[in-house]
Amino acid sequence: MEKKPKYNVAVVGATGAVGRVMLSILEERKFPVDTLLPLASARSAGQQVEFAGRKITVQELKADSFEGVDIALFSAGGSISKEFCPIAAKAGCVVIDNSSAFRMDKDIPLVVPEVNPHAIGDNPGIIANPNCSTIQMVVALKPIHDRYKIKRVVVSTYQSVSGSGQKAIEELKSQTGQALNGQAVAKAVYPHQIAFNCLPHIDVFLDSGYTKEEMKMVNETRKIMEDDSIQVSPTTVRVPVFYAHSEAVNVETEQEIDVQELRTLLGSAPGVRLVDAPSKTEYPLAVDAAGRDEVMVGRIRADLDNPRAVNLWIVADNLRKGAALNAIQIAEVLIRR
Ligand code: NAP
Ligand code: 3JM
Repeated sequence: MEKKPKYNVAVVGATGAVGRVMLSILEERKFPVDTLLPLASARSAGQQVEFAGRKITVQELKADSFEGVDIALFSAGGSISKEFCPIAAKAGCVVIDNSSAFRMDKDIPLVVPEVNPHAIGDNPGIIANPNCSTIQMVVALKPIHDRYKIKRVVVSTYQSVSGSGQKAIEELKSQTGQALNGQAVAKAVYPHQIAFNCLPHIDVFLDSGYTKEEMKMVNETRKIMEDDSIQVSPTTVRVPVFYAHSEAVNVETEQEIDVQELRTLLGSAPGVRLVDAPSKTEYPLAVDAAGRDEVMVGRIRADLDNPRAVNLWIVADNLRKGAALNAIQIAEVLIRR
């Protein structure tokens, strides 16, 4: 019997919020890993991470880190990606990059496997993983676009602090304690208190008044759905939730929408779990989505005035489907070929 191939996999940013989840998902899904190479900065080099029941020493990311590596999963920020993804690709790796560094490059595929797996060409060097808020939205929008053709999407996000990394998770914990004890809150990651607050500010502001996070949702949605005519009007908000992003979405379409038919459509859409029984108080919740793979969709209801529009509530684990899981699903598409 032919032996199944195994792959040498590097995880760049293995000690971070996304990198840690990458290690556990590689293990959970029994990804055929031969050797695992956890990489991080000099700060964490020498630490150990657990993988498949073994302790593996974290190494410092360097230009020669990628010799003999087949697949490199990057989540160490945009500037690290800009510098090291091309080096890894040149060393012969397939690179899957979680940062925004290459997403809008016209020669780089931007992939959500449920939506546009075909975008992964035959000779991928670098493949970009979309932004967390975009990924969960397009998983739900794709079946709607195929059936009713989407014209415009108005979206407000409720994004968890884990999307800003490990330090932000600690900041919400410590500020919550400080605020409850009547102490002054200490701010480091966010410009304002995040505990018991909502910040309409994710990533940096642009001259237009929109944030970069908001423009990621606009531009990435069009690229992944392969339709530049789709209008997206976004407001991205950081909320005091640890894991999973929620989104309130109004979708306007060319065709009139039958809400019952749409429910059936979403109920069988790949990667979607329909949770839509308000009479039983069942709707998607961040605490339920955390740790799960599916994008949960609910609160499906016709727009009050426009028969060609619906409202939805979309929730997913930002570290899983929004980052690590989507990247590993891309790798799975590649190795199936
Ligand atoms: P994090 O918890 O702050 O972790 C950052 C990781 O990057 C750590 O492992 C850190 O290692 C490593 N790192 C930092 N500077 C480095 C350097 N100079 N050389 C090598 N490694 C370095 O952040 P995170 O939430 O995991 O996010 C990491 C990145 O993933 C983000 O910056 C973003 O680009 C991307 N991301 C993407 C999505 C998405 O939606 N696709 C979602 C979240 C994040 P040390 O332990 O040595 O500091
Ligand atoms: C999510 O480059 C950096 O400092 C990271 C910024 C960042 C990004 C990004 O732009 O790559 C933090 C969290 C993302 C993302 O997925 O777009």
